[in-house]
Amino acid sequence: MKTEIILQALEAKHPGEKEYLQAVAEVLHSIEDVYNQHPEFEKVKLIERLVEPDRIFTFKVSWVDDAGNVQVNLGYRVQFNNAIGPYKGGLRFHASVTLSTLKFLGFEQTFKNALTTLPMGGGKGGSDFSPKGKSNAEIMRFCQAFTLELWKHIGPDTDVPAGDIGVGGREIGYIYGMYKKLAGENTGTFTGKGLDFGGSLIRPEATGFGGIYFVVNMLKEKGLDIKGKTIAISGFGNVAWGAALKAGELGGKVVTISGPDGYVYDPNGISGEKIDYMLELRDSGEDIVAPYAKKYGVEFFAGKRPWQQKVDIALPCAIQNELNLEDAKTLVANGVTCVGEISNMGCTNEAVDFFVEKGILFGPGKAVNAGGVATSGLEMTQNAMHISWTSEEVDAKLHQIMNDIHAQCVKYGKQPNGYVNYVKGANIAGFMKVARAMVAQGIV
Ligand code: 2IT
Repeated sequence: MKTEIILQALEAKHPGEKEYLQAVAEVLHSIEDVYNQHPEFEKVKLIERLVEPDRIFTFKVSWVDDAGNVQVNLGYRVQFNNAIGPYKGGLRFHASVTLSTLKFLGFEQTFKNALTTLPMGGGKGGSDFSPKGKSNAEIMRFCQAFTLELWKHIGPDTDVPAGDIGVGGREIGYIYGMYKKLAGENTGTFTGKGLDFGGSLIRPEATGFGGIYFVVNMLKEKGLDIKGKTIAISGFGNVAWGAALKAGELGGKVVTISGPDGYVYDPNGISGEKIDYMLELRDSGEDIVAPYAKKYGVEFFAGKRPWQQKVDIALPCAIQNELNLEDAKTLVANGVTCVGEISNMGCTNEAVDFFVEKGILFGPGKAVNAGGVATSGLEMTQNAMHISWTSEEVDAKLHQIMNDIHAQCVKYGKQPNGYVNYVKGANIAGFMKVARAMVAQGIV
């Protein structure tokens, strides 16, 4: 594969799409060797076809705020790749959302979904709408206006959106309500729905729970246990909440959470009612974590990231590129054992390379956080069968899927010296499945 030539051509075609180019570069570099062993891939220009989304919808979202002012946002749905199943992936509502963000997320999602063992292709969507400080009525009107455009492009067997940053159960409820009115069908085109109307138990917890199941597997590879380990978590939303809950249940001690305003360090551990309080923080819509420090009398580090603390395990759970090379050096100097990206592309490529070079157990997002979308896949199955599984049933399936993803990473990522390069493992395992499916289906 002429990796650098392909990357340069892509950059010329999509200048300035930083996150998208970053995600593509990471994958291409790690699959290069394997790709070169498969001339049948090169013959059908597989990489050139794989790096471009199948199609992108962009639309204007006009809505009226509580003061009666007209607001205009941009909406998107990127249908990246459906070689192995319907497009599947979340919607992100955040001021930072650009087409580059959603293309990177859709690209990652394609491989992540392949890893889940379930038949789902990759997609992503969202808007630059910021839910921060918006009233409930404004959120509802925005979701309805957004759906007015989105609904035309999706369906239970074509494209199944879900939540991501800024889109949780409340938003999916409003979006789904409007979707049903427009589409006139009720087969579960979205996942992350409320339990009363087709949602799955454990879906809210799934990304965090799955992340911890994966981390436990990584530690086991080295004969280690999560029990008694100190853990730095970033973020305080749905993903951070699930991870904190499961880490605590298994005997780990979570000492940090963070927001855009800074991070809190709680040496006694974030457990019990403190974890429930994370949900309150989130529901406040303020997008800050400082009130935690005040409520529990612990230290707040304004404008700082939690990676400066000495911990055994670091789990980015917030947003892309939230841990850079400098942070990675600090963590390693402080003796970190394991880093698991529960956010999508939480670490910069330089940080990832550093962890791998230092032989740290490093789990990439597309493997570590795949439990969320995997449980969305289980929600789709329950909807299609018109049944609902118990928490225990869903959790057991999620756990099994995370174990399987870990095994795939080990299979493709174990180096001759015994070190498991999970980045390579996840990228190669995901790529091979998508590539085989594309080759089998011809040039389309
Ligand atoms: O990044 C992700 O995997 C998600 N936001 C969840 C996607 C989904 O379809 O459940």
